[in-house]
Amino acid sequence: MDRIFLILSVLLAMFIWGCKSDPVSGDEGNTPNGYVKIYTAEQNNAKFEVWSSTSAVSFIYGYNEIGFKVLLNDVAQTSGFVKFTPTMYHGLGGPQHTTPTDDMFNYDADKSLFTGYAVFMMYDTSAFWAGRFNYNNSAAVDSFPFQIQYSSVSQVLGWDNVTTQRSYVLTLISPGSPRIGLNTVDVLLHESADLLTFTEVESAEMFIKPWMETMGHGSGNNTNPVSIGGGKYRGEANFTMAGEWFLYDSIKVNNQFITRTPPPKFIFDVY
Ligand SMILES: [Cu+2]
Repeated sequence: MDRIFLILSVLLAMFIWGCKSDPVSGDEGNTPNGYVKIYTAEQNNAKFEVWSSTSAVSFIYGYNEIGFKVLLNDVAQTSGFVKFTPTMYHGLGGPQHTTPTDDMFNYDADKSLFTGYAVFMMYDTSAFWAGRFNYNNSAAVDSFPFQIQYSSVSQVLGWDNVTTQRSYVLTLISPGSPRIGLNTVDVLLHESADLLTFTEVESAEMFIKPWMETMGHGSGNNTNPVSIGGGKYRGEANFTMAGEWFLYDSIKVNNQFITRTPPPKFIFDVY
């Protein structure tokens, strides 16, 4: 990676985007398929448009449904795959790491996009991000600088496990706005040995426990999340009254708990 180019790009990006504070919204300028173009990255004959169905403005902290349009010499590509590698830099010369994304974004003809997800697992205004876009291992745009916006509904939990020598990232997909009663719980689990490659964990067992800390009670009729493929797990949580609920998630992989005691928890404001 050309370091000078990166530094200049980042400074330029901070200058251009530094004072924007548009609210996160998915309702402005929607295309019929629900995606909005948020970035265009171009280099030589390759152009990658980034579309999002999560935010109309930018990438956000947490889970993002995104799609790419790829143009080579201005011709839209409709087969093959896109790989997307966002890297987070904690200051120039400081630590850097990637973040969980779909391994491969495949073409969805209904949406006219190469679709998938990216999880921006950290929000830190003093750090910066740059992305690499790769089409079919034959065309790429590197060092594309961007900023993410904070989202108060996003939740990403991370922890290390000394036994497996892995870091784990548990991302909340839904609910964003939980209601009293049964809520579908969708989460995404990744592991990483080096914070440079994140892998979806397919074979985990999950055990959830809703807990209303202020009143010291849980709830019944919950369904533990089970794998639905692609590192995603779906279950059901029963929040029986309004107020703040914890949702603990104990996770086993290969019959061993990879979570600590107490297990990681999401926090919901139920109304
Ligand atoms: Cu970071």
